[in-house]
Amino acid sequence: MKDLARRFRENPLLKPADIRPSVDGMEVTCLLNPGVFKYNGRTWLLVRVAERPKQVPGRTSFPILNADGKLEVLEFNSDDPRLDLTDPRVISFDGKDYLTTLSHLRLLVSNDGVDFREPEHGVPLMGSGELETYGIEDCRVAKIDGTYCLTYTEVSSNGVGVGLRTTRDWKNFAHEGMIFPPHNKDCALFEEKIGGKYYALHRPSSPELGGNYIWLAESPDLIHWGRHRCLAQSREGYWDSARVGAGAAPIRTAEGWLEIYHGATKENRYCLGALLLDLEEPWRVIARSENPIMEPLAPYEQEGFFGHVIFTNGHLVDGDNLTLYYGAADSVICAAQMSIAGILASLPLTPTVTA
Ligand code: MAN
Repeated sequence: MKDLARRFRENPLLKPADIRPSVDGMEVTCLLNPGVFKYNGRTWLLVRVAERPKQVPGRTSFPILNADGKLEVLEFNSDDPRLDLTDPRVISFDGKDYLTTLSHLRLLVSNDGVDFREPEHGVPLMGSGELETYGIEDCRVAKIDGTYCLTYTEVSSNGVGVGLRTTRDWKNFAHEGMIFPPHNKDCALFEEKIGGKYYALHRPSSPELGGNYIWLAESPDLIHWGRHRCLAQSREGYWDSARVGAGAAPIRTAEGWLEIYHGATKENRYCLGALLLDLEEPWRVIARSENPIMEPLAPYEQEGFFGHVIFTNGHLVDGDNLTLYYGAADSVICAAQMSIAGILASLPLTPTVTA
């Protein structure tokens, strides 16, 4: 076991108390899993802000949006036998699942990559329409030909899928709709075409037969996706035995596309590892981490809303230096640096278990 991360000594960089709620009466419960990008020379985070109404003893309440984007609060007696509160992230009532919090995306900006503030006149990105009534989450930002492409999780009673919005100026957004239908999430776009095609990593779930695996798809236009192939399954007995999912855009290196991904056990311990994919034929897995390259070791990664979680979907590359921004314990935003050469050197020379 070797954790390769140099954590920022300023961690956590952001916590719920640093962010004002989107509307009065709500409280920010957690900050999670930011997308990251450079724009006008500064570093920006697109943070997932999870909110719920202030909780009253004996009652359990949570927000949803209606299809017109209006906020509604559902409220129950906490001792109602039809209520299942065993997972802090999900509420089950009479067999129907909801989320305990409603997430939207908030822009934050920094001159030094450490001290992040909300920009003046910053407008939050909210869920909209009938596929986002339980919110939007975990946005990846890929810059393709000068356009920022936002791939994020859309959650509603229809299921969990991947949405795409695009922008060039962070003021005007085109809503391209759902590009991967339920159940799917963790979609990372490659930032350049390969052989004339766009490529995406994505994570469909097939729990009855199969599992939570990383897949690859190709597209002529970023909207229509096909030629799906399974790249990486979860591995029994490993740190990524229950689920795996892509992080941010794959990084081009001389040895192949380097993808930082998350893996979890069935106890929900989330670590990071790496996949190396062939540059020309990205469906060919060259190598995969045997052990995590980063695992929840710091106190702020072990304790929180949902402890023992490191989850990244945003990074910056500067030569050999990779700066990962990540959600820790589903509560706070942190950052760490790694050497790309160091990650590559940690990978086994021969391919390991792949699909
Ligand atoms: C899922 C997603 C993430 C979250 C992890 C850990 O993979 O909902 O947003 O961080 O679980 O709870």
